[in-house]
Amino acid sequence: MSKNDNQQGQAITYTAAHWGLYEISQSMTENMTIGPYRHDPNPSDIGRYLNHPQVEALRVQKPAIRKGWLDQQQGKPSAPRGGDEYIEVSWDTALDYAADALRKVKQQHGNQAIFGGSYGWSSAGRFHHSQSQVHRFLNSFGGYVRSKNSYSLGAASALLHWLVMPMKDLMESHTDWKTMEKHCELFLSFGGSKYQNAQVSTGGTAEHRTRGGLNAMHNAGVRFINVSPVSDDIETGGNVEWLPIKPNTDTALMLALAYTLWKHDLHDRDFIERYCVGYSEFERYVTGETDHQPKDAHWAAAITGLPAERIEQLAFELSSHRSMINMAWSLQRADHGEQPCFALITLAAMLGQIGLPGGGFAFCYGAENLLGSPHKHVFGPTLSQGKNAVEHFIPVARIADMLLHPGEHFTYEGKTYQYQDIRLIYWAGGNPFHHHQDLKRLSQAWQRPETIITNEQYWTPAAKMADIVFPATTTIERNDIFYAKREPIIAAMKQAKLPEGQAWDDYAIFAALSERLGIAEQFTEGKTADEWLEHLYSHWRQALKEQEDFELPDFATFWQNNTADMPHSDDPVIMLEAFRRDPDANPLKTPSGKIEIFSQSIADFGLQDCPGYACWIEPHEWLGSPKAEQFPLHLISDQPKNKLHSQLDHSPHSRKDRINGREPIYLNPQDAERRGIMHGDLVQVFNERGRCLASAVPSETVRQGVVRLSTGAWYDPQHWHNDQGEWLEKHGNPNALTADVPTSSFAQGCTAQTCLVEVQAWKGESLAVTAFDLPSLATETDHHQS
Ligand SMILES: Nc1nc2c(c(=O)[nH]1)N[C@H]1C(S)=C(S)[C@@H](COP(=O)(O)OP(=O)(O)OC[C@H]3O[C@@H](n4cnc5c(=O)[nH]c(N)nc54)[C@H](O)[C@@H]3O)O[C@H]1N2
Ligand SMILES: Nc1nc2c(c(=O)[nH]1)N[C@H]1C(S)=C(S)[C@@H](COP(=O)(O)OP(=O)(O)OC[C@H]3O[C@@H](n4cnc5c(=O)[nH]c(N)nc54)[C@H](O)[C@@H]3O)O[C@H]1N2
Ligand SMILES: [Mo]
Repeated sequence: MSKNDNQQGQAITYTAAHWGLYEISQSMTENMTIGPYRHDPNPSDIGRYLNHPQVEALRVQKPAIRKGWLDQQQGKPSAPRGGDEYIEVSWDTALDYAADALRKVKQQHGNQAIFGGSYGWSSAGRFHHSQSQVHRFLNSFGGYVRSKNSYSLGAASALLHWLVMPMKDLMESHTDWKTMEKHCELFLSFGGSKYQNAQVSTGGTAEHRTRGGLNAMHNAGVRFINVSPVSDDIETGGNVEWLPIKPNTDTALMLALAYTLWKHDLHDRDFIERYCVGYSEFERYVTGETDHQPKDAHWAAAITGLPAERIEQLAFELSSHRSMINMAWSLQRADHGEQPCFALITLAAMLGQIGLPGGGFAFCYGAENLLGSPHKHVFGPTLSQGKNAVEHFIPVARIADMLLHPGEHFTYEGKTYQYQDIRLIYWAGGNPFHHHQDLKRLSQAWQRPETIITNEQYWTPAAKMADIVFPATTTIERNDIFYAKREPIIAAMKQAKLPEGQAWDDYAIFAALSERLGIAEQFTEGKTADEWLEHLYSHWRQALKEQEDFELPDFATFWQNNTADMPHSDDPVIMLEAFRRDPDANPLKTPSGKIEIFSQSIADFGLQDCPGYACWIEPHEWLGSPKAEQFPLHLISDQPKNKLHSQLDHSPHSRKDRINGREPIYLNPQDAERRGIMHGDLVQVFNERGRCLASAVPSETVRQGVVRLSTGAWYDPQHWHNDQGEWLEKHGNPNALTADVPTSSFAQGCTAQTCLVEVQAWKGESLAVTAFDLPSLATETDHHQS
């Protein structure tokens, strides 16, 4: 038996998903099974359903064109996007239509009328990464309007490079779990540290570490305190103190902790002096010198709903222990989401433990498995996206604004830019009808462009809102390379089954379009997909040899062996350790080279909604605002446990969490009782923006005044268009309710976590969930006959 066989003598190959590395076993007599990588200490089950019949049932089988769009091409009256019929056509027909539409828009309006969308997680694997593929294709075609930053970290990515370091470096340099276990004494978290979220790591993982890391810290005697509107977003195997804060008020709490440190002279003056700039500006604000409002514990208690004594005591506890202050990313997906980031850095700087093992700040253990990895960081193989000849961009969450308001201006990191007039959108590897806020507004914006093209694997809501849908292969239907940051190994991802229906790889789709558009040479460089894999690997291998003095096996050996080891290091990873050791030799990339508690650069932008230091600015809606009289519940829409965003929502693993086919909404038992709502009841969740249905679950895990409805339920509107009747989402998608409002004019990030709603028992007619129905499909000949 070779090392690539399992005990039954079946051949083992590997595949990777963002949920981990998986082993695929296959024999002549048995079907394919997908199981966890045998050395993964805490594998995720999400990826085991990649080939489940319920998943495959929703595959896009053939290229399809929306009937209304075809009618429009022929000058006939036409139906709008959403709920329309699709005509299945040959690859040649679909490619010809798409190439014509691209050519026409370029000729008539220029490349700045094309939006290369594709924000989204697409799939693991270094070559068949659909975002990279579509961007490379559009760059070969003369460029496109792009998007910057992410829904994940809109505020933080724009802000943190001014204060401490780029978000990317920060994520890669988190102190490792072993060091945390050894040195940390108090782990204070804002928004928990969910190992369920750390099932996910960009590109995959061979080693899920977060659950083990938290358990080991607990066993080593670390104390955990969780500041969160929900109690169960950190599980350590032991006791966690819960401070049930009102959502979106963490900045006020952090300011009061800072105030208390100042008042009792507990702040580390030496650290502040040596490693920071701008503390005195902040001190004048926090003490009330600038606005006559000391940010003391009583002030914060009234805002946060936490007792003033506990706040004061917490400041003492932090300063008398080796303390790590952890903050979930969700806190900055909120109105003025820059402020908790600012406050986190400020508070950690005042405590003076940044750069010490087990102390300082973290952002965020639990958000992804990468954070806390002990493995050495070396760069990975990358497909060049080429050069974009169009300079225009949007901050990613401003998509609906751009489509609805072409020509208008927006600001970003202190500069002013203009929204372009978008005529064509090409999307591959993301789901805007999952990720965007206020989906009713997005549906309206989505009617604007002349043509929307997408490559998709499944009939997702985004596919059902596109004009030309190309069927794309899934990871298990193609060869690729698994590499992710700070992982112990890389792996050969081998095709395990034939493509479903007529699906093609994204690369093949773009290669065929390139052929028609006369840009094949730029896009493909004459290589097949497998030739690209070898090319990327060999170049990378060479670069590692030169820059890291590390030698990987040659490609053929790697492919034969299935895996290869990455370089190993026994040195602990301690965030900002080098900076602390010698700040002159290892300055930060900030304007001053130090931690900026006050940023002169940001202050100079003169923005009311994002001044130069951490401050409390009321969100446009929250439990303390007048609007709470009408909509008294704060909606938290967190990451779903058993899938990644909307991916595999149709798998049995995700569907088992549903109650009567709908997403559960958790609410405090007292809030439920007041509304006469019982476990499993069908409820409507609503505000002035929208309405959705969900199944109620009264639970002590959520604070009073808070409801939790996880993201990911495929968008399922009762009517796709406003003129058909009142708008209602039937499946439990929280973005039916969220506001499409930016964090601030500085970062323009998404603010999904700032959202008030009301919940009532649903008395209307019972409405079937249709999210997992295929659209109405006709064949080309049917269409010609009609
Ligand atoms: N209310 C609320 N909204 C949120 C959030 C929140 O906390 N609350 N979180 C936000 C965050 S952090 C994020 S990152 C976004 C995530 O938003 P997205 O990343 O857009 O969501 P996904 O569901 O992962 O979408 C990926 C899509 O790519 C497709 N796909 C996968 N592999 C391939 C491939 O190989 N080829 C092609 N062509 N397609 C492929 C999948 O079928 C799927 O439709 O959502 C954001 N939205
Ligand atoms: N299984 C799974 N894992 C995932 C993902 C997924 O879709 N599924 N998505 C991945 C992606 S793209 C990202 S960006 C990360 C996101 O990582 P995060 O943003 O850290 O995760 P969330 O689950 O959105 O939120 C974490 C917790 O923050 C709490 N919270 C919300 N608002 C507030 C607040 O105002 N104050 C406080 N103190 N707490 C608050 C919520 O109760 C929630 O439990 O997760 C990644 N991991
Ligand atoms: Mo994200």
